Amino acid sequence: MNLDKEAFKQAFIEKLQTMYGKSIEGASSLDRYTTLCSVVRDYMCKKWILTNQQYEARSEKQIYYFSIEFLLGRLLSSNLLNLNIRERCREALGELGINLGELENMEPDAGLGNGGLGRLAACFLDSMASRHLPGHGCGIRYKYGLFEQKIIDGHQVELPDNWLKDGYAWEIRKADRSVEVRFGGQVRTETIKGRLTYFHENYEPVLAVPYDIPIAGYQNDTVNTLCLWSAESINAGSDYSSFNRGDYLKTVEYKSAVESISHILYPDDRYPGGMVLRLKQEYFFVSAGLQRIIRHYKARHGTLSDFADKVAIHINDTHPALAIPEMLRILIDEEGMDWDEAWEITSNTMSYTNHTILPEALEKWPVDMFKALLPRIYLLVNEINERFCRKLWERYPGDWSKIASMAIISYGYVHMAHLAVAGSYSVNGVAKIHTEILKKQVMRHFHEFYPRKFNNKTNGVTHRRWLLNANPQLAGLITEAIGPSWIYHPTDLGQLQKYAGDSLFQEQFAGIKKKNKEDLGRFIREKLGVAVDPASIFDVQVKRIHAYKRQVLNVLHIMDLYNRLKVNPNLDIVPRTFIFAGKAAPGYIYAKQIIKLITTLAAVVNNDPGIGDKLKVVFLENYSVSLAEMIIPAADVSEQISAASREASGTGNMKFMLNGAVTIGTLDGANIEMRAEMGENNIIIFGLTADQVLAYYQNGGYKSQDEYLSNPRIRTVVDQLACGLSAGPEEFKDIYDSLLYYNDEYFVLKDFPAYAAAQSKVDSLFQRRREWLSMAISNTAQAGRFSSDRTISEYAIGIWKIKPVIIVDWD
Ligand code: DL6
Repeated sequence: MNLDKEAFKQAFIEKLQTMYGKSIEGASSLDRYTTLCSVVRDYMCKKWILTNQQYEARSEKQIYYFSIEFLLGRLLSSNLLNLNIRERCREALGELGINLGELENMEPDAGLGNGGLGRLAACFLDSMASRHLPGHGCGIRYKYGLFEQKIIDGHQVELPDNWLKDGYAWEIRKADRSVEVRFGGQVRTETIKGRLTYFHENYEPVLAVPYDIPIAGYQNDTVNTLCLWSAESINAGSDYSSFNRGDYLKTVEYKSAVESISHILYPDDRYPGGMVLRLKQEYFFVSAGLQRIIRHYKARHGTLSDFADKVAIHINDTHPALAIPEMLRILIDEEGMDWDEAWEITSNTMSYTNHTILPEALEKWPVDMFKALLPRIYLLVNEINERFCRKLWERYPGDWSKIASMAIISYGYVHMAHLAVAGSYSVNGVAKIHTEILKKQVMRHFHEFYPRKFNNKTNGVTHRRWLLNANPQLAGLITEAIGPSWIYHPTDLGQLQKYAGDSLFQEQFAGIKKKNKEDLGRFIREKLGVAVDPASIFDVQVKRIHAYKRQVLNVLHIMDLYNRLKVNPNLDIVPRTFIFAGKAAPGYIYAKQIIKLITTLAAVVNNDPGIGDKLKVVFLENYSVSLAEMIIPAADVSEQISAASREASGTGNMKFMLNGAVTIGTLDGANIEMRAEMGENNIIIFGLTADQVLAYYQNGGYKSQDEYLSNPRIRTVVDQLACGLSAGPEEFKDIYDSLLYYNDEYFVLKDFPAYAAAQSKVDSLFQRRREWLSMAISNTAQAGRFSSDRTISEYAIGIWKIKPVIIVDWD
């Protein structure tokens, strides 16, 4: 389809007429937005069909990335960019009297994720398509995304995120590809022709309906697929007998119980093990996804014997780990394979990424619950476990405690990480240090048993969304300086290094940062009524609110700065604007107290006339992908201050680096590799190392009260916390207790002096303007390695063994 400006205008006008029966003048903004998406989707569809046809024709191996979260954000602008029709669209709409930017801002964020894990999955989709890789996503079409956060009276209040209320322009419902997923019931066995055969009976059937979303690669004609599954009751209310009996309420109850499977995204990694709905979600989408893939494969190839050579399935954290027993079920129960063949195919198809070492986030399910919900899957997991334990016994005869610590089923629980490791051919961590901690500590027995399975794949972010799209002026300046090759080969950003000390380039770079800061400043003023000075340092910590991420360390330092300014109003500091954003899980009281602490401190500081413009503190509500796209390009300083060893990788750190913010951070996650790329003079590192933290966890020896007693600055801020600032004495009790009575699990007080010193260093470096700009430019220049294009190529070559397929569009 040729989409030049005139053709676009024509298509837009016709679509508006056929979809809404309206003219441009009579159409609402929503009508116009939906019409635009629909025109763009039509344009993608031809390439989408072509891509699928060419994948089939060439019979190359394909990868399916199974993830319970895909944090997509908005798609309109990135689709326009990737399809290379943005300028044409802008001009055409302009001639019709419509502003493209306004329509782009109407798109709701698809917030189908909590944070890092889901956003990584979205970056991977973009990179797979942009690298010509035949790679697709499989997940859940949650009716409600992550809750909408409102700040009321300084507290977080959660509202449902009804992101589908006006429909979703990018999806296509494929009802004819629906499959049935079965829960509950019993398993009956019978020996048929000498073979033990399993029959799952009296189960509750649920219809899984796929909604496909096209994922366009960057200007390359590839359009891959993200398939999100929605739960529906079978036969529009299924239990027709109750309906016929006039039991209308029962029918409605049944229908809504079934549909609840895909209603909500759990807003936390740390849900209690008894959440049966979560387990249902996990099985629901892996069963549906696998049935679709296997059914399609069999229809094309007639046999499944080469399946693992043609299909790779990736398990993004343990949530999709039931793909392992589900695939065995399909191969054994439906395809009649014996165990050995089914196991061979399954374990050569599955690969697994671990994203966290926090013990509370390692999934386990009570056996009784698991068995009742998934009786046949339980039998299969049991069999996997018995065979696995037998192998362990051969290797470690008599070592019961080791075997129990590695078993898939033990102490009344099914351990999902153990299942994922045993059933996959590859296990990877997401940054070098994280993989080392997995190998040496958290999964050391598994690493000893399967040394060759373990490998590292350091995370990355798509530089197209996070620089080209989010910071178009900086992208333009870079292209002017070094040409456009960096868009395809992000390590070419390294050519910018020679401009780091160039005063003309520095001023252009600084001018763009200033403009981005002014834009963000206007937004802050509109949202919060707080005037911030774009000449101040924009110091940003935006991410989920969590104890290990240590927003509290940042806050205590601001309190200390404020105290010092009160004592000495002439203290020589560069004015600072501290910007926070992030959601706390609704049940995570401690994290919610942190939000209240930030907003309380903001009220005190921002309204103190003695402080004036020297300090400002803001908390922007409802952090999302699109808000991040506005904040990150405006940041001078990026706060990456987790307790070392706790942040598996981080990806926000990479987005800030790409946009020329200087990191103040600990030697944790990918910060370590960022430092190696940019050199230690371009990042400000402080605090305990991971080895020191892990040694304290193992051997003890840390007493937070000693830090409190020996350091008057710490004592003052902790005492102020106890008084609750202006919010009342009990308000921050959990935070206070965590620091002093529960011995400060994340070493906030221990790291405080080093952090305060590092912050002073930020201050003096910022005043040495040319040095600072050189650091900032070096950050951008060395960020290429952290593109998800690099990460995804490493997965493709090192794990999935898939090759690029160049899509040819002859038109
Ligand atoms: O790998 C993506 C992302 C990492 O960058 C973060 O460091 C890590 O905290 C995050 N993990 C999760 C928790 N997942 N679970 N379970 O989001 O993954």
